[in-house]
Amino acid sequence: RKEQLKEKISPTVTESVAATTKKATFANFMARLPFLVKNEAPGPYRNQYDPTELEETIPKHTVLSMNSVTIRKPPHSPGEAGRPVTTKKEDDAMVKSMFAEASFNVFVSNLISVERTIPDLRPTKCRTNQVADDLPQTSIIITFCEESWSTLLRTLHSIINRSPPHLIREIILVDDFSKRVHLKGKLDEYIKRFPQVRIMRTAKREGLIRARMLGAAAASGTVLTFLDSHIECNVGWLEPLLDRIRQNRTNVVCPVIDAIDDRTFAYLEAQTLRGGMDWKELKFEWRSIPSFQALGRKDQSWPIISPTMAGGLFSIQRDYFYELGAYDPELFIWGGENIEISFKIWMCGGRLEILPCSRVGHVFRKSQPYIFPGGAFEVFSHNTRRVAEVWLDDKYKKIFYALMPEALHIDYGNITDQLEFRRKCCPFKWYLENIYPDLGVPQINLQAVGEIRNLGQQDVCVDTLGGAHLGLWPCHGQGEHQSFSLDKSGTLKSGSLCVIREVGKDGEVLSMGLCKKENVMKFQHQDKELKELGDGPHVLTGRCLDITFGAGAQKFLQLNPCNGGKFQQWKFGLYL
Ligand code: UD2
Ligand code: MN
Repeated sequence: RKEQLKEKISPTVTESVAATTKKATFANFMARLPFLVKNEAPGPYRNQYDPTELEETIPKHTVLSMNSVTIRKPPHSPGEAGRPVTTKKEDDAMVKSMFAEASFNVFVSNLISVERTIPDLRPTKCRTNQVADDLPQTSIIITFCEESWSTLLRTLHSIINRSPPHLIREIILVDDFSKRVHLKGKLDEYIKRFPQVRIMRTAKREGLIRARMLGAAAASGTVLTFLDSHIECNVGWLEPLLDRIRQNRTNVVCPVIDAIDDRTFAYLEAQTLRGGMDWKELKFEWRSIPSFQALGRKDQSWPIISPTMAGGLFSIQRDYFYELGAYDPELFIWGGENIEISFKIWMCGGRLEILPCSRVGHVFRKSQPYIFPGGAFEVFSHNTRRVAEVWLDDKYKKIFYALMPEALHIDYGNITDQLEFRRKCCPFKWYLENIYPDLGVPQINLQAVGEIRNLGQQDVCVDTLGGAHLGLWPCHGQGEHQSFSLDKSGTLKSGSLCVIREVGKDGEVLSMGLCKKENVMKFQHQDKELKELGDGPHVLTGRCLDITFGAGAQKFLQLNPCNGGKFQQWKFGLYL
């Protein structure tokens, strides 16, 4: 039977190995984590805490006339058991205007009890798994900016009702400079009923990363658990997280994040996935579990080793958080910190997992309802650029820039301290080979990207001039019309357009046009020159990109016979 089974399994194994990389078998994968504990099932087991029992014994907090937020008993109130809530046609206008407040359906959220029931979606085995009775206590840190009232309260009630009280040291709310009035006195008043909840307020908008660090600094639990402000903790969510950290203090653990629908507030089961990333924006993405890894799990309740985390929901031992240097404090507002901490955990000796027995619902939304001071793209690029500069080693950093040359023009500040910390950790190549062997490294067909600066004239760059002819302009370092890429075949592009040669009544001009084979220009970039390539491979015409001086201070970009002069020398922003 064993033989039969082997036969049954092996085709899948070979297939998955071929599909990912030769080295990527589970045994290999595990063997290459020398400093890490083996992937044991949670245990030893004592004192199982029965969440259903607790659900019944915990007194419900009665909320009186807190505006639209009400506590009603199931099954008669809307959204009970995590069911979707629909609204009447006549409420459409209200629904729409309230949606804009939070980028999710606030109208519907307000109809649902802050203590609604939700389906227990854990794999069956989780209900009988036990945890140790000496679990460490956790501080829970929730930062929020302009959060809506009912979702914030549902977050709190779900934590308190579905966690063993003795495991929660405190719940720290960090109000990140919200303007909305309900988040001021009314909230202070409301939380008086919860002795374990306190609130801190930032003196200016800090962004979620720094706000979390402020919360963490004030926390005294052995473990820190970070949560978003529009979530619902499911039954038994906390114990598996704490148990895994108890087994090894360098385990950093995330719950499975179920989805709360942004329109109907239905509580929806998430697939069992792990965290990945894309190269272009260094953004977190959900990815399926490769079969070489899936095979190593004994049952569905087993931890899932994850290359990255989504960011919002995780537990980490407090001292270990600081040993990892916490977050880079120069990451602003939103974004990048999830990839940063994921890299740090793996590359500096920790382990990152998703625990299927721990489930928390989160309202996933398509946009953010708050302002990004300085612009969303700028803030996000500033953050990801810091992460790339610190954690991606040379070759990999260049891949990121090749895919996102716009980021080259975003200021990312000083990273000396971060680089100093990073010296203790493994190279990015190690992470790729051992933790994320199936990510793959994109093949980049580019030689250089960024501005094209003239070396004979100070601060003169090639510029598309916004669509007319290709010309020259003072270098401004902002990208846009001065952002180019040169591929390995010699095609020079800006955005999706190519540099082309046109012959009109004023003679020959260079301009930007569709990348059609017959008019695209090709260059050989050699000895700082941009030499024109003729028809056929490697045929040089003898002309080079040059500055021609007209009457007065006028300068033109033209092709002239190559003469080795300074005005024919150019430097790209970044060579790949
Ligand atoms: C996802 C993560 C989030 C974070 C972010 C990337 C989940 C479920 N969420 O965000 O935790 O990793 O990706 O940075 O994995 N907030 C502030 N100050 C701000 C902005 C936001 O306190 O300036 C709060 C906000 O109220 C919320 C949390 O930070 O509680 C995350 O923000 P979000 O919910 O708008 O973003 P989300 O879920 O897309
Ligand atoms: Mn969120």
